[in-house]
Amino acid sequence: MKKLFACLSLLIGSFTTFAQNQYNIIPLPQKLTPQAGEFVVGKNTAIVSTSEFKDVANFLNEQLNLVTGSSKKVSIKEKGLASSSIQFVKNESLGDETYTLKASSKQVVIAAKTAKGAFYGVQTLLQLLPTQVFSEAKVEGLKLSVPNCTIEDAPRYVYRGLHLDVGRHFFPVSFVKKYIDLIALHKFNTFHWHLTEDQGWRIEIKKYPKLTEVGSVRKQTLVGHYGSGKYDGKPYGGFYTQEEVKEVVAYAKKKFVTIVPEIEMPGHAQAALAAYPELGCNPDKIYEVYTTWGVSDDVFAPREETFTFLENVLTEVMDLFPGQYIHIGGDECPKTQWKSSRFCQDLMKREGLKDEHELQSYFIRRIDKFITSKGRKMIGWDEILEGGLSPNATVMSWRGEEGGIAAAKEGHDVIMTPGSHLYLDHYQADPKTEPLAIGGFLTLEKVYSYEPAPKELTADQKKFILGLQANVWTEYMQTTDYVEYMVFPRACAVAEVAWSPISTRNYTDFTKRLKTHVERLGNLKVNYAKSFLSAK
Ligand code: TNX
Repeated sequence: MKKLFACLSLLIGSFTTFAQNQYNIIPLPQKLTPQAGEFVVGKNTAIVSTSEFKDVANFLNEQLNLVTGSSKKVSIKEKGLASSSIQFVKNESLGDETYTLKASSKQVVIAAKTAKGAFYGVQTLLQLLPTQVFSEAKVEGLKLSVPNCTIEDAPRYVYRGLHLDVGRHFFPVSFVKKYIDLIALHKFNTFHWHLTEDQGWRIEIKKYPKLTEVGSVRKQTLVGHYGSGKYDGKPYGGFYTQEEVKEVVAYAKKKFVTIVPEIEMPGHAQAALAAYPELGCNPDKIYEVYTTWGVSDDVFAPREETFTFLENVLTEVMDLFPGQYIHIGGDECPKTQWKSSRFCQDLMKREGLKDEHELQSYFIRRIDKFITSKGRKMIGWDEILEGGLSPNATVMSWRGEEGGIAAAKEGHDVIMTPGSHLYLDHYQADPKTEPLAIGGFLTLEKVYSYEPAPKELTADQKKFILGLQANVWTEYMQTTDYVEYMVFPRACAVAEVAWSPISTRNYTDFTKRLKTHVERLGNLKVNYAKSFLSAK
């Protein structure tokens, strides 16, 4: 009898271990209670949804149909069926990005207040299924089992972003969509699309066609490091038409991803000046789209014509992007040309500005006023603190956390994106064995250790930290494969820092789950970096 009991508990024990191994979700849900048993999606399983969550239910259904080769349809009903079903139900008492998921042997029930919450429930459900569910074609003999559990989940931060610089290198719409899928998979809710640079203007503006005719093409590209690289001697270009932008915005909406478009000013403007030299400090100069990396001295002059131009550009941008934030750059604006410009010096005198930093602040304040008057919010890199922050600005803190801390103390909203922890253009492993990168050294473990709420802030001030974002600058990333290599799996760590409660943060546990998670990325044909698998 004793022996039988021991045998039985061994069996139950190993079953539980088996089941727990299936809960390899990234980002880790707030609360997950494993239960014995499993739900299996079979031929007779119905997907049932309220009409409000129908699109989300369809999104799940389409993926399941793809891997099973079935042609099942979602049924719209307020209440589920008695037999096997996956149900989507409304729960008014939950938060906007919150969901609960209950998997038991007969049913999986996802409850949410909003479609966005239900969508996050689906992302979790997909991660409870075998990793082959992420395949792009039918998988023969796939058993779609879900280990039983109860999940209550909600994000830690309201802003969870991933950025992509398409100025230094251009990436096609198909890749941007894949990037958005990966953003959604990790429960990020924001895609920061860095659309203009010294090295290329990448968005069609109807009123100023030369921005793309001239500004999107550079004569050649520096391959290798600034200072030691070589020019390839080949023209390089690319831009998104407004139709393409609309397509991407609509695509992102379906994945509950908001796009923050960025139009750089007053610096990082050389490509715009190549198209419209009259907006520069030296209108007689022949500007070219920048062919090297680094920061160009060619910046917008704070003339009335420039403000008119930028307001017209931003008007078209705001028509295309419905999100509340409009990013105006503001970073790395060398003041050399303003210092030697008669016009700038006169303007400073007239406006009572004591130095060029105050002139930068004057520039940004005017733009802030315009964006605010259109009912949107201006966001900028932390240099917009220079010479005094404009009243409605949200700050992206990239040169460490100092800018973010100062802004939060002044009562401004902040997104943390410090280079030390969230710059995915830095090396992730020994540079000797890695492809060329800009420099820096940022391991997966260091990303995972990031804490976005600085000790210097009081509890009330910490409320201004809306969240965090990882940045992907592409000077050295010429291909989409290389972008994927630099971004994954480090973005998985960023996602967990942004979403999961700090109390559950555990790097060993994360890397254990990550081993399963990269199988998903593999099925999605993501060229993730494998170095973390051999790291101790
Ligand atoms: C700084 S971060 C920049 C980018 C570069 C990046 C390289 C920021 C606002 N500006 O223009 O690409 O460093 O790491």
